[in-house]
Parts: sequence; C-alpha cells; structure tokens
Amino acid sequence: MKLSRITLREIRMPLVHFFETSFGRTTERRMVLVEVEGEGAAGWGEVTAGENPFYNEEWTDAAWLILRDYAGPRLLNHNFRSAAEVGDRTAHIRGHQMARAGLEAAVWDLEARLHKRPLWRHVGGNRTEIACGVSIGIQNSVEELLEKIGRELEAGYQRIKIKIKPGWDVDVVRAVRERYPAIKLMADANSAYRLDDAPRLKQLDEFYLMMIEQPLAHDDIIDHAKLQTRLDTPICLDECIRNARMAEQAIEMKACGIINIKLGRVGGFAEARRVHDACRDRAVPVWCGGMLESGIGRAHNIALSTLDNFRLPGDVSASRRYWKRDIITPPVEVSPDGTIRTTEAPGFGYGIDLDYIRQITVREETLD
Ligand code: OSB
Ligand code: MG
Repeated sequence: MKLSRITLREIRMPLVHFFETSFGRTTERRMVLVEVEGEGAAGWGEVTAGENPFYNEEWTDAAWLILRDYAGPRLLNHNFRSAAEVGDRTAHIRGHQMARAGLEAAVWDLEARLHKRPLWRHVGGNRTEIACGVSIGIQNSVEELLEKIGRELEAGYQRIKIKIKPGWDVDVVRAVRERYPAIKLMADANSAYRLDDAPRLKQLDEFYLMMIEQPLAHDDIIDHAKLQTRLDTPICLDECIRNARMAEQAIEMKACGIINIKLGRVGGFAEARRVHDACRDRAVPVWCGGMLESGIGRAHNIALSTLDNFRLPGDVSASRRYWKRDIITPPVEVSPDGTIRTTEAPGFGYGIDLDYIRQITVREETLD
C-alpha cells in the first residue's frame, strides 16, 4: 500500500455547551482532519490535540507542523505492507502522538476500505455494541451539574464522569451522591492535585466512586503508586499512559487499577492495541477516553471500543452532545439503553459531509 496524497484541513466547530476541566474551559474546537489517498481509495483521521498545550504538550498548530513537515513526508510514496507499520515509520518523532495518530488512523481507515471491511473488524474488534458513559465538565453551579446529570441519565447513559479540581470536589461529589445514590459515578481531576492532597482525595472514598482518574501530575506514575496505597478507590490513569511500556510499568507498580485508552494520546491504533493487550494480560480493564472529537474521531473511538478488554463504559457519546451539526452522516447516535451499535459499512462506518467540512475549513494543504 502506497499513499499518493495527504490533505490536511483545519476545521473550527463551536461546542453546543462549553466544556470545563481543571486546566481550562473550551468553547470552540479547532481540529486537524487528515485525508490520505492511495490505491484508488481515501481514508480519514482526526487529530485530537486541544487548542492549547494544557491537557498534554500538544496543540492544534503544533500538530499541523508535525504532520506537514515531519510525519506526512515520511509516509508519502513509501511502501507499506499494512497500516500496522505506519506508526513505526514516524516513531523517530519524539512525542506528538496525537498528530501522528491522526495520520495513522486515516491509513487504517483507508486499508479497511481497500479490504471492504468495517474498521472495527479490521482493528480486531468483536463487539457489535459498545457501552456509553458521559464526561460532564465543571459547571457554573452544583444545581446545574445535578440537572445535567439527570438529563444524561434519562437519555440512557450507563455511567457519569464528573470533572473535579481543588474547590470543586468533595462537596460536589457528595451532592451528586445524595441525589443519585445508585449510579455508576467517577471523577476526573486532569492532574490538578499533588501527593500532599492525599487526605482530601481520601475523603472521596466515602462515595464509592468506580475510579478516580488522573489525580496527580501528568508525567508522574510513581506518586500515583504512592497515592493508590492510601486510597480504596481505584485510580485510573489517563495522561500518564503514552504507550504500552508505560502501561506495563504503571500496572507493575500498582499505580492504577484501570486504564483509559485514548487513540490520540498513545499514537494510534497499533499502540492502542498494544496497551489494550498489555492490560488484558494483566487483568486490568480499560475504557475508551474522548477528546471532544468530531464525528471522524468519534467513529474511530467506536471502532477501538469493540476490542474485548474495553470492559467499562467509555466517554464515547452522541454527536448531539457536542455539535449542532456533525461532519459525518448520520451523526453518532446512542440508544435508550446507552449503547452505540456498529455497522458492517466499510471503513469507519459513517459518511463524510464534505460540503459542510469545506464550509468550516480555515486552512488546507496538500502533500503529494
Ligand atoms: O481527561 O478525559 C479527559 C476532554 C478534553 C480533555 C481531556 C479529557 C476530556 C474529557 C471529555 O473528559 C471526553 C469527551 O466527552 O470527549
Ligand atoms: Mg481524563
């Protein structure tokens, strides 16, 4: 398989509601779409980096340059036996997993289409239905948060994740638990705490959360291991896990009981599968994280979530929670029992709304 052309497009999409985490508020997404062409077909991927280097060190503008000047030229006109080799071809680039993953995922989509196979089967998945949860950002008031949770539960979502930070934590979780004592509930701190905050985090044990996600520094597995010995609530690592080796080390150190896999954060499908397999072999469940993706990234997350160790509901939810109009047709929809069904359509499984993509494209560049 050879790629003859790679097209980068930056699109801008306003969110239906702002999304706030411990590191800031997002109101509009700027994402890079990657279209790869070769062997008479096209595949699509999405870069999941944020607008600013606050979740990790990547951001939209850096991803553009990495793809244009480093990753793209390495792939063009190179002969690949399979999409599984694409990641290796850009592995000399330090970091920038999300930029590299956008390109890698596009090649997987292309390859699945060439085989006339749905992407989820092509990456080795076997579920025909995935379990959906929602991630709910920090709100302007606790009352608004409680209302929002109520609406998502009515829509059928199987678990609720709320964002926490110092000053929006123990009291907020207590209020949620008082209103909803029986729901599957978890909290994500996005690295807002230090090990010194262990007594405060320990107070969360009272609320029998499924897990607490990434409480400590984005690059510190050791402190998470120390924290885990003091908490009954399982720690789930997100930011810390950038590849399978780090997953193995974190599990060996007992730094977490659960891992969130994000396609972008680990550099694409090949590495995501290695993280998945490492966790499965060590009896650690995983779930699929989200990065406020457009329909393309969302569809790739659905495909990834069909692998068998994705045993917990993920942050993959309906398009309408994020976008007035999505760039795929039909939009991603969630059933009243909180699941998304896969289809047998080739590739990532949805149509591309190219007219709409053109309307919201702010820059485009073709490598050939
Ligand atoms: O930590 O999982 C996270 C969004 C942006 C950056 C980081 C995270 C998130 C989410 C949203 O939690 C998940 C989603 O709904 O896409
Ligand atoms: Mg997270």
